[in-house]
Amino acid sequence: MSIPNQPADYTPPKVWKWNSENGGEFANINRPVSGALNDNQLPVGKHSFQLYSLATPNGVKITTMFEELLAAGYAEAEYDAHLIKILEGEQFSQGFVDVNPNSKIPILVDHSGDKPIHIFESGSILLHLAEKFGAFLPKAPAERAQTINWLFWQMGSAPYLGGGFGHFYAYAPMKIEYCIDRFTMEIKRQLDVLDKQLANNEYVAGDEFTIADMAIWPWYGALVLNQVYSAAEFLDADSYQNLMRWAKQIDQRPAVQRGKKVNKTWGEAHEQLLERHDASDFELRTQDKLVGAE
Ligand SMILES: N[C@@H](CCC(=O)N[C@@H](CS)C(=O)NCC(=O)O)C(=O)O
Repeated sequence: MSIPNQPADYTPPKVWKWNSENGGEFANINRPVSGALNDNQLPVGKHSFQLYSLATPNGVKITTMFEELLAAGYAEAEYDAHLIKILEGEQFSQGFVDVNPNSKIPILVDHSGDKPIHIFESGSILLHLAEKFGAFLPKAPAERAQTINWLFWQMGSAPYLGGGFGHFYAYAPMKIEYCIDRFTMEIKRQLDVLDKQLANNEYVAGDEFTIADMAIWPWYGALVLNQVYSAAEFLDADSYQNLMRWAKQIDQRPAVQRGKKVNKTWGEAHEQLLERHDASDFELRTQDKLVGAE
């Protein structure tokens, strides 16, 4: 069977060249090279933990962790969450690149010790905070290993969801059946993996709510609850009953509800807390309170 290329006259050249006008969503921030584009430095607030982020699923993992730590009584987990507008290229400032040469949110600077600690990659940030506070990471070796297994499972699996399925189903400038089929197959396999794991476990890594749940929920929980990509019906999300039970359970946690609002620049005004510098900001500084008051 011969199927035309897309576009039909396309064959890959001998050496690939950057076409910055490929028309896809995010084409304006994607580049084939790394590094800073300007000398801007990062702002620093008053707390020990300085987070630079946006409320994408990778960002929500960390704001959820901070809000869960605070809810659990770890008062030293107070944090400043600065907004990084990735569509405007703010991840390419010198200050950002000094912390994360990979120029992706979220990044954290921990000022609680003698010298600042730079942390990037959401899994690394979750582990750093879990170890620092001795929370949301079981101490018993078998349970700890399970938690870290599922944390790393998320880090390896979610790019197929975001960069693969989500990109071709929701963002690509045209619908390409081959790409959508390929990534839908893989995502449904991943949903089945989670569904089977959650058939016998209340939380992903066992009986305890851990950083594995915090990492997996913003992608896979939000997906089946139709909060990302509007793909729940397409993926027949209701058929993953155990996953759906867990997704709803996590979504109801007050700390998760707060975490989802931080550094959010879209959706309902009362769900958008552009920057979080104090616990009272959830009451006083969401966009519904600020717009009109100024
Ligand atoms: N594996 C990374 C992925 C981070 C990531 O992909 N961040 C995206 C937003 S969700 C980003 O900053 N994109 C900006 C860009 O690609 O320039 C993590 O988990 O921290």
